[in-house]
Order: sequence, then C-alpha cells, then structure tokens
Amino acid sequence: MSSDRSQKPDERFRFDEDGGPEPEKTCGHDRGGMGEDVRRKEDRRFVTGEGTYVDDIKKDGMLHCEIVRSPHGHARVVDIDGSRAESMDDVVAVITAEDLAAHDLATMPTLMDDTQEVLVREKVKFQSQEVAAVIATDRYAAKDGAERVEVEYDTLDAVVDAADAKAEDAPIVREDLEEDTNHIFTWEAGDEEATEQAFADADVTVEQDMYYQRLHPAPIETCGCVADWDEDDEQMTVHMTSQAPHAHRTLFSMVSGIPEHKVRIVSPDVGGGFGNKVPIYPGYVVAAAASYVLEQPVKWVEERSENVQTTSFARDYDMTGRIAATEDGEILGIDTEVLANHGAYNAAAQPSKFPAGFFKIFTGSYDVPAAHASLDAYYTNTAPGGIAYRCSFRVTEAVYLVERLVKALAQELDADPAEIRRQNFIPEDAFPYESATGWEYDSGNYERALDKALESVDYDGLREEQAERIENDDDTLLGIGLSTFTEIVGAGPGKQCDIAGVEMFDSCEIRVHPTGTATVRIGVQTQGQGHETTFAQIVAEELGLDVDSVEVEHGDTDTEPYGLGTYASRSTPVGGAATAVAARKVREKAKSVAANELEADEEDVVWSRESGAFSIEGAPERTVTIEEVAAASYMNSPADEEPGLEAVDYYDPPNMTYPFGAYVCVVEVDRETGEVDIRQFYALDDCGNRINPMIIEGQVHGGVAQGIGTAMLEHVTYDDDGNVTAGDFMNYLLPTAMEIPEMETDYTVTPSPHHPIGAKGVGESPTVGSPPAIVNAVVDAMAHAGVRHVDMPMTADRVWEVLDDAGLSKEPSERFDFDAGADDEAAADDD
Ligand code: MCN
Ligand code: CUM
Repeated sequence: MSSDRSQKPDERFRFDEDGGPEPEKTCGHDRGGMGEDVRRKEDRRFVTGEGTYVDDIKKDGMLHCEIVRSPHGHARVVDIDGSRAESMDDVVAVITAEDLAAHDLATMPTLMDDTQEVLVREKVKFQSQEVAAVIATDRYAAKDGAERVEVEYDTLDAVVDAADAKAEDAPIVREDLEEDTNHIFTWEAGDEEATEQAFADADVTVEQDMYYQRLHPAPIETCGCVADWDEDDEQMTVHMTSQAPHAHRTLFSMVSGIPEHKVRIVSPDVGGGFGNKVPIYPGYVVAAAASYVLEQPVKWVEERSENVQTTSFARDYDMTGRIAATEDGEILGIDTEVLANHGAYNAAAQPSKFPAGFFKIFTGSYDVPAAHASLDAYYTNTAPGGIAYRCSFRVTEAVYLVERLVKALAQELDADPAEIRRQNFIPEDAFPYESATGWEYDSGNYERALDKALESVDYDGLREEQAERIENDDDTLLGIGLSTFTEIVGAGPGKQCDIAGVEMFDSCEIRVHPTGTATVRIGVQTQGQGHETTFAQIVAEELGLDVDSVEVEHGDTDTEPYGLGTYASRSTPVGGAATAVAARKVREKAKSVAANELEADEEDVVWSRESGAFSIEGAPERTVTIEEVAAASYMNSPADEEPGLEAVDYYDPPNMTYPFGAYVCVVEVDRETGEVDIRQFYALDDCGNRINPMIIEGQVHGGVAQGIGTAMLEHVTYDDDGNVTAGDFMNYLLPTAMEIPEMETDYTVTPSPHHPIGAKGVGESPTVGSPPAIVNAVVDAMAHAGVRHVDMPMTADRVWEVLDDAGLSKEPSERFDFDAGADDEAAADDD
C-alpha cells in the first residue's frame, strides 16, 4: 500500500494563475507522456478486425445456451414441460429453477441488498424474465429447443409505473418479501427545516415537475460469456463481458462455493459497457452451472432484444423540484421530491450508504445554502434497474434537475440564464467547498468555463438572432440552452462511497524488464475508453520510457492485481492514481540503482522529467537512462537493494473528483412540425490535467451523442399489461450519424488538488451534462410564449403539442401541400 494517500501534484500541476488554457503538452518531451494526442494503441486490432470479443471465443466441445423467457410481465408459472425440447437430437439439457436449486444456485445476489431468482420458480415479475434454459450443441439447436419448451402461465395484473405501484390496491410485485407493499425504501438528504425556512424567506419560488425517462445503455456488443469448468484442475474459467472482473470473480466464488483462486474471470475486448456490464445476469450463472454439471464449455450470448428488455435499465425518476430565490436572483434553497421506479429487483448498482446513489449532488455548481431531497423507491413489473448508465449513480438525474431549475428561475425572474448562473456559482476561491448536502468539492472554476463558452459561441449574437426571429414571426424559433454542470466521479473513498461495503481502491502493478520495456497491469477494465494508451502514457511520463515500450494489460483475474472495475469514471481518478504512484515507487528504486551506476550518493541524484534520465545534481552531462537502470537492476543491483525493478500500488483515494463543464446547445424549432434541429453543440469540459486530449475529445463526442439520444429519442416504454413496447432497436431509437450535429469541444484545466497527477474523470460528463442543455434550448425557443418545460424525449409530436398550447404553432405551409406537388408533377408529365 502506498503510504502517502494524498500525494500533492508537483509544480507543473498547479493551477495556472492567469486562468489561461494549459500548453498543448504538459510534458515537454515527445515520449508519449501526459498531454499528448497519442494514437490509440488498441485501434490497430479493432480496425483490422483482430479484436477478441466474448462471442469470438470458441472451445472444443463448446455447447450453447439459450434462455426461455416469459412473454408476460406478471404471471404465475403453472408448469414447465421440457420434454419436447429434450427429445431433440442436438439438445443436451433443459434447465429449470429446480435443477439449479439442486446445486444451490437458485438465486444470485444483486448489487444491492436483494436476491434475484436465476430462473423463475413461481412467479414471473417482468416481461422476458428468465424461466428456463436449453443447452444444445449449436446455437440454432438451442434456439429451436427453447421454442419447444412449453410453459403454462397464469397471468396477473401488472404495475409498471412507480406512481401506480404506490397505490393501496396495486398488484404486489414481490410476494417473496415479508412486507406486503411495493415500497422499497425512503431516502432523505439535506436539512429539511433550513430548506423550509429558505422558502419562507424567499421572494420567488418556482416549482417544476420533470420525468427522467427509463433508458437503456445499449452497448453495441450485448452481454455474454463462455464458462469452462475443468474437472481435473477443479478450475472454473469464465470469459465474460465484464466491467469489473475481480468483483465478479469474488461474487462467482461466493455464489458457487468454488474457492476464489480456482475461479478465473477474463474480460476480453468489450464492445461498450456504459454501465450495462456492471451487474451479474442470470445467463452467466446458468452457463457456469451447465458447464459444471456437463463438464463441457458453455457459451451464452444475448440477442439485441434480450439485452434491451432484461439488462440494467437506467433513470426512471419522477421528480418535482422547487427552487427559492431573492428577487435579485440569489438562490436560497432547493427542495426535491422523487418517485423512483426500480423495476422487479433492487439491482441498483450504487453506493450502499446512499440508496439513491449520488443524487445529493443536486445543488450542482451553485452555492446553495439550504437543500433537501426526499425520495421513495418502488418495485414494478419492469426489468431490474441497473441505474449505472454513464451517470455515476443518479448524478445524471441530479444534474438535470438543478440545470432545469436554474433555467426555470431565470424565466420566472425574466433574467438571462447565463447571468443567473454566474451570480450563483461557487466562487473560485471557495474550494474545497462543502455543499449543503455534505460533499466536499475538490476544485472548480465555473465562471472561467462559462465565460469561455459564451464567448466561443457568440452568445450575444445568438440572443440577437433569437429576438429577430421572434420579431419577424419566423417559421423556426431559435433556442439557446446552457448547462454549467458539475460531476462527481471516481468511486471512491471508503468513508464517502463504499459500494457493497468495500473500500473503493484500485490497483496497478508495473514490471520494468531488463531491456527497458515495461508491463503494466491494472485493476480497472476498458470497454472502449482507451486505457491501453492512456495508462501507458502515465507510466511513460513518470518513468521516462517511450509510450511504445509500455504494454498495458487488464481484464484477467489470474494476472492483474485486484481491482474494483470501471464505472463512475473512476479509472483515471483511482486506477490512474494507482498507476502514477506505482510508477513513482519504481522511480524511487531506480534512483538508488542510478546512484550506484553514477557512483554517487542517492541524495545527490536527480531525475529530469524533460530528459527522463537520472544525473548527479549540478552535473547534468552524465546521465543514466531508465533503460540503463533497468538493466543494472537485474544485472548489477546495489548491494543493499533487491534485484528487479517493479512495484505495486493499491490506491485508496482521499476524495472523489469533481470535473465540470459548460455546454451550449443551439436549436431551431420548426413551428409547423415541432421538429427540433440541433444546429450547434459546444462542449467545454474541465477534467483537470488531461492525459490524452484526443481520447477525451472522443469521450465527449460519444457522450454528447448519448445525451442527444436521451433528450430527443430514447425511452423504454411499457403498456399497462407489462409488455415492453420499445424493447428493440426498431422502437428504442438510438441516434445515428444523421441526428448528431458537428460538435465543438473545448476545455479549461483546473487540476484536482488531491490526485497525484491532478486529473479528474471525464467519461460520464458529456452524457450527464448534455441533456439539460438540449432541453433548456428547446424551452428557451418557446420561453417568450411562457413555455416552461418539455419532457424528454422531445419528439416532434410532443414539441408540437407544446407549441400549439403556447399559441406558437403555424399552419403547415406549401411544402406540406402534397396534393399541390402531385398536381405539379402531373402537369409536368402532361408536358
Ligand atoms: N482521460 C484523460 N485525461 C483525464 C481524464 C480521462 O486522458 N483527465 C482518459 C482516460 O485515461 C480514459 C478515458 O479518458 O482513457 C476515460 O477516462 P475516465 O473518465 O477515467 O473514465 P473510465 O475510463 O473509468 O471509463 C468509465 C466511463 C463510464 S463510467 C462509462 S459508463 C462509459 C465511459 O467511461 N462507458 C464507455 N465512456 C465510454 N466510452 C466507450 N468507448 N465505451 C464505454 O462503454
Ligand atoms: Cu454510471 S455507468 Mo458507468 O458508471 O459504467
């Protein structure tokens, strides 16, 4: 364990006093260290089709697993008859809950304090829930077999909304639990009394209902695994789509009783996770159980609709927000009530000390003296809530709430939304800042970010254009939406965010080999974020190695040091910190070896970041490079040092990191159709010191695309009987290149004062920060007619209703007179 938990960033990581941007490179050399746009090392294998995903893994004698799923949302299982399937030539086995129970595998833990049936025993609780499984010699036979499993159901009334689940006479989803209610928990944060007082003292108060709809993370690769039990070695190897291989290994061992050192989880290349691959799903358990019993490898891979309908949905928060202020626009308090739909199992992957995750961040970037939230969560007949979807555990909902409330307040006061923000920002000199709900923000400079954003988009010019359009009664309205959000990422310090009761550390092991190349093994796991490149850059920077000499390995529990995985944008804040500290440990040892080589006292030896080499202080002409040190460490180590050059660090961070951003979205709203065109999207992100600006830009592009999907298109819907009505990509609409505008990315740099390299996470910021900017823009376009809110997704019909209610809609013009066009064409044909 590293002894110093909060290593101070060194000189070059200090705040830049004049507030200007950092130089393009922070390292001043071109070994591929910090701040360089190093091309992604992993991309060669991806673009040449050489990646290895779970479904690419084939083993001798491998069997295939297909899950039989319930067509009903709520139903009792009367009978399961697998005989027709079993009689098929290629079908090896039909598995039911009874079979699993015989091996003590009937249930599995969710990531919260709940257990989920692997296969349904008595009652189906959501549509497409796992009822039985068929194991066959190939995938097609398994599918045919699954279709021949006959299940008799007795259907029950379903409840799909949290509001309905609350009703006294609502169907009870969880009869297996003691209490006769759908209510899961009540959660509160902040000071209710102080908040009530703030509202009593206020000149103005604004209340806004808003529903953050149910979303699906939708990674391009669905979930799956290949489980392989080796009877001779008594070893279980599972290749699986996992964002947290070690955590999954521990769970696997606990559930199966197989000793942990005999369980190996390998997460190979992963085609996107976005939170979807944090939880454990029944398919993994069934495949492993089948492999154990049949002593053959078993593969299970979901289809798209299975992924959308059954794995970790997100959001589904029904919020009422209230904001109180003085007539001059000074925010006095925020109060919030939430109704949360958690689906059929409380599977929410979120910090156990905070059943509502990090929702407490709902005071955002603003100095809000009094805040309070109360929340009630309910079971419903819908898929279990994963909650983790590029969000850090309810941060997304919290940011949406506060950014929408600030916009509503500006409207109430007839003030400029940019000015209301500026007026209420936590000032630059107030950090570390303790929020009314108890977080300690590490650093921030929100005003600098806002100023840069407004200037970059020519905010004043846009406001003029907006006014002109209103003046001219234009067919399209212009809307300008802002989001000046703060994030909270890097799960995280034990005291603040223990998930499932564990310290939230992460790890790195570095081995520098005699010829001066290095193998770096990390506990976090990449799903597309580029860790093989950025973690190599950290080591290159800290040791003076060339980035190409550093190979990063991850995702194999047999070789990597124990880590807790990738989510909550924690890889850089926690795993990146472990990597920097491990490299510094190596450097310490290297210094002693260098002293021996230079025949000097260790105290007289210095290391230069510029040259990446050691020399005697005051005599820079004689140097020893890290490559020379590496050779000497093995071949000629000092008498008082062990041979070798390696180090491990388990880093337990002292605090979360608080990246932030200033986003501007410009929309045009068509008054005839309600169609919204995102004309411009500007995203300024501040994630402290940047390791690889190009990778950050890619993260922002992808994250904003997901934010556009959220704001404009996506919603997992159910009918009253519990049928998923948007359970595939025909109905659950992801944005394509057609819907994504050209984006501008920008940055400021406000380092984290407690992170060894001053970096904060960034992976989730764009998905968290962009939806309110887009909704604020659409509302802004109609604000002059008194429009206060449009719920997401802002489809054309929904926007048109709002336009029409506000008296802003226009009769369709000639371009919609199709008959006229037909006449013209007919006339043309006559000619
Ligand atoms: N980075 C950097 N400098 C910084 C911060 C980050 O260069 N100051 C780089 C990192 O080194 C890393 C990438 O940006 O290569 C993202 O880093 P970080 O913010 O630490 O986030 P994680 O690596 O922990 O990734 C998790 C985050 C989450 S929680 C979701 S959800 C998400 C996301 O990242 N899922 C993704 N981005 C994704 N991107 C892809 N392609 N696929 C996913 O599944
Ligand atoms: Cu909140 S989704 Mo990501 O944390 O895997």
